Amino acid sequence: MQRPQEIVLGFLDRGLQVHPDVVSYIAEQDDLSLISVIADTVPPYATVVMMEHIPGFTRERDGMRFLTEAPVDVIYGASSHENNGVDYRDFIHYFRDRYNRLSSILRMRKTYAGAMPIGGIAKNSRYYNMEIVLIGMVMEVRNTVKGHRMAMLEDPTGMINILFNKDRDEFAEAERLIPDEVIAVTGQLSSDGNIFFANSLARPDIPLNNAPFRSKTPGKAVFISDVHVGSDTFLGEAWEKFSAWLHEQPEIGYLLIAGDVVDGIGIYPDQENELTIQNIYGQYAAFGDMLRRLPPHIQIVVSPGNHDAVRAAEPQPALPPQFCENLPDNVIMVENPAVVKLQGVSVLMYHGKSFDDMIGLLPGASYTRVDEVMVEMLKRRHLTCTYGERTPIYASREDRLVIDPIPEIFHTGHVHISGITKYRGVLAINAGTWQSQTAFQKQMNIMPTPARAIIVDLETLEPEVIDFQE
Ligand code: D5M
Ligand code: FE
Ligand code: ZN
Repeated sequence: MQRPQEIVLGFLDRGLQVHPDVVSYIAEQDDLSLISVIADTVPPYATVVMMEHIPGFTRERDGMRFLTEAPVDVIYGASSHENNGVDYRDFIHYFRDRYNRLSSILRMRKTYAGAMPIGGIAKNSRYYNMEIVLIGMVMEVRNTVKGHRMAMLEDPTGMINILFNKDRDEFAEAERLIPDEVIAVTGQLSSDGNIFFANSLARPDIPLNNAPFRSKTPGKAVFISDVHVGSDTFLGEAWEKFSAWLHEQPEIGYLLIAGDVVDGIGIYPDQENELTIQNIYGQYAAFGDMLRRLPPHIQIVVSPGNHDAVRAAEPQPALPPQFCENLPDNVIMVENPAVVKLQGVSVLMYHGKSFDDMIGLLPGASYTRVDEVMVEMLKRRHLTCTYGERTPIYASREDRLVIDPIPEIFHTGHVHISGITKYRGVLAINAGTWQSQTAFQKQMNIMPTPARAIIVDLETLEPEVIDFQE
């Protein structure tokens, strides 16, 4: 932290007084170079530097990123059991942490190590015609009348329009830009300083030389999700086959379940008409009975999903004890997302609610090819990239939805359709569900692939799919 006096003196040296909010902002950023960036942009008639003089501190979009503007005061309904009184400052900290984490991943590459603050270059004639690197968060992205791609990029010092020329190779990747992802661009400032012409575009991504760890000892793990116990479409017979099969597989030491373990109560309108167990405790008790019938040597890891009895905002807490009373001792409850290690092999478990957002935002993405969407998450190094769509984010000082460190296995669920791929050494798997097609999915034309388990050999990281409905 910089001392407030240094900051005040820094402005006085430039003939300016400074508002205490601005002093705290710079102290918090821990970056004295902001003094000159801000002082350069203060209008000549101003004698006191106010928050609104900080480049990038005026804003229009839905949620807060780095920008401070008085929010709607929520008097009732904003609290969760973990924290009463989340306010807009938490979102600023949240997005600043996201920016810091993802930009440091980009800065580790030589090309992007010298990224400049956007507020320092925008409208500054010193930088015309120079090749410049910027790292920022995408505020919004659109097509221009001429068919080019234009993205508004923001960092903690300011924002600028980036133009991706449709005739250049990188335009293909610019098509896939989505709000709130952090990218690096190289390029030049236009002569009026209003637009930045991109020459290249990079995402944090998984390094090309990523070498996954493999277990030194034999062992296998089973990956499933979306059991939906309590629903009238839960496939009990297929589950019993799975359960019996597990008893014949002594080498399987782990079972990981990535959320939606029960169907829940009041998740969608008229859900009660499709439930065989109408009570949430009853649903978890039945789930507990099922787990008790599995081989007791198997360690079971359960993370929640959007049908489970925890808050929807991500990260979702682990299921609280009152729902776990009937679970056997070999079950570990974790948050969503969570990272667990199996014989040294790390697994990132994430239910996958944000697939609904990603599939809507990414051209060509589909529920039937969820593995491709998992790769898009890995490239962005983020699980819940876009804020303000259908996946709520819990604002806190840390962004725990960043994918860091890189796991060996990335395990998701939610879409009820299986998909497996490998991307730069990371094994991405989605097993599907234990629920047949629901009335809602019929309306949405979603064809599930139920009753499949994915087995991974921890020594080779090779997956195998077993179908229990046949
Ligand atoms: O999600 C089960 C499946 O239904 C999954 O493919 C996502 C899809 N789904 C769920 N909610 C929606 C909405 N609101 N729109 C479109 N598609 C949706 P589950 O979490 O098990 O209900
Ligand atoms: Fe589900
Ligand atoms: Zn779900």
